[in-house]
Amino acid sequence: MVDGLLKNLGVCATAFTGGHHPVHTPIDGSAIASVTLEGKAQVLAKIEAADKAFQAWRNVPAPRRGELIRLFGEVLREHKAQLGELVSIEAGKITQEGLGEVQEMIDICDFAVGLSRQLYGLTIASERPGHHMRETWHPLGLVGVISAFNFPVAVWAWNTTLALVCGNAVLWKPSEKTPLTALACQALFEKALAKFADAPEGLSQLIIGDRDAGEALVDDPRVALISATGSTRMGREVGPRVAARFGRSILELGGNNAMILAPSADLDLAVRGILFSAVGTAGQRCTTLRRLIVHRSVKDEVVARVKAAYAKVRIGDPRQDNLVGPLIDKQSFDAMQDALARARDEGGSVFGGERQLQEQYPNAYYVTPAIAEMPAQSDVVRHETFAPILYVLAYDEFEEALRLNNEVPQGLSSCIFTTDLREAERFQSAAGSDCGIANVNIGTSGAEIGGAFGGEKETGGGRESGSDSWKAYMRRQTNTVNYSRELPLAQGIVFD
Ligand code: UN1
Repeated sequence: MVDGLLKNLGVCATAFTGGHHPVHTPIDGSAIASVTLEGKAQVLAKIEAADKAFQAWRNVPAPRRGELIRLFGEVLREHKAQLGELVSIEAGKITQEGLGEVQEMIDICDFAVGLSRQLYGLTIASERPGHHMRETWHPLGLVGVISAFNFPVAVWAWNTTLALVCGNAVLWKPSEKTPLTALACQALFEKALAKFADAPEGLSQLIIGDRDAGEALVDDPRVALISATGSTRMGREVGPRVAARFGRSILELGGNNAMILAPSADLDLAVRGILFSAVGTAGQRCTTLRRLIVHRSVKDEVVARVKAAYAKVRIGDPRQDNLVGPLIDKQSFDAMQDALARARDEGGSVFGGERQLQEQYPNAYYVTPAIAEMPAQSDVVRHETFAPILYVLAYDEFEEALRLNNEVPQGLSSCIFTTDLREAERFQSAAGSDCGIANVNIGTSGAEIGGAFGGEKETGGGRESGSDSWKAYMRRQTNTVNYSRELPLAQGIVFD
């Protein structure tokens, strides 16, 4: 299924055949390739090579570093369709979303190229005569990227393009579920390197490995920054380990994203927003809409309309004309069924969630998206299940809706559908949504790369992608220069 595709993307056959770790496609559950997992010794060797690459790369002028990313963006444009198809095969995303993910890589390349001429620092007024102060941003060092199966290529690109224009070297450990898209990205990056001609060896390396490899990366003091995307459980392990060695981390962990649907909302827009955010990527985005907090006066109508929309959703092979592809694996299907059973136990009434196409694909896990009307924000609602389950809660007063939005452990994305300006502004105010993303009349998912992406509380606090997220990949230096013939001390101290 993937041999020709991988070859066209520039991946050498030995990288995906004859290994001991099988790679499955969620489309039909079959094994499509096998890779070799690397152990601690290989990781340490790669860290050493990355360290050497960093020593050289940090001295390359930033706009020249940007040129490498410009070339990479061109390579990605040429291979967008192929890489998008591979994302569909390996992660199970529908074609549109596979292509969208590659577009997100191209977008961040463009952003990073511009950024390479804008790594601006401040000049600061000194309190001392004949002095000036400034801030300089220097390359940080080695950046370790740990990514998840659901955005197997874009999240790496967010981190790597910024890290490289900032003058760092990168080591990437992708999910064990999606090594093929990672091999393809590495091969495409190498095409850009070949055009660039003089980048140091080992500037951006791939580590195909399991937990041991991840631990070696996380624990190594030479890796200045670990940027990890995945579950809160993973973040609870990675965060403290990196902190224990005073490393830096960017954590992008679980989300439990809500929409407040107010009585004044444009319901046509809201239903479309719900559909894309709750059902897109089969509910496997960290930004997926998981909770609908709807005003009691419109609840029945909205639920009926969402159910009608769900009934029309085409489920099946993501490469064909469908809207919902498979869940990543059986474990994910089981977790979804457990959550639905818990929702029933907690007094919910569940619609959908059944397995589909079982006869055609006995080893793949397709489901109808589920809606669970809940009497309260009970335990199961407060927990992130990485599957298409939309919990529905009714509210009477706006403040109650806001409280429900915030009363979960996670804090990634949120949105409100309203035409009431006061509600919209209150939602985005200091006392409004406590999430990293708070949208108005747009769903919770599908963010553009231009904004900083990430969230609060158990989401981990990290920010990636646009705005000034680049600062996390650099080391800030404060410089005070005395150009006078005196040595005045700060705070007016006299020391003689
Ligand atoms: C993720 O699921 O880890 O906002 C990232 C979105 C995408 C990125 C999701 N741009 O839904």
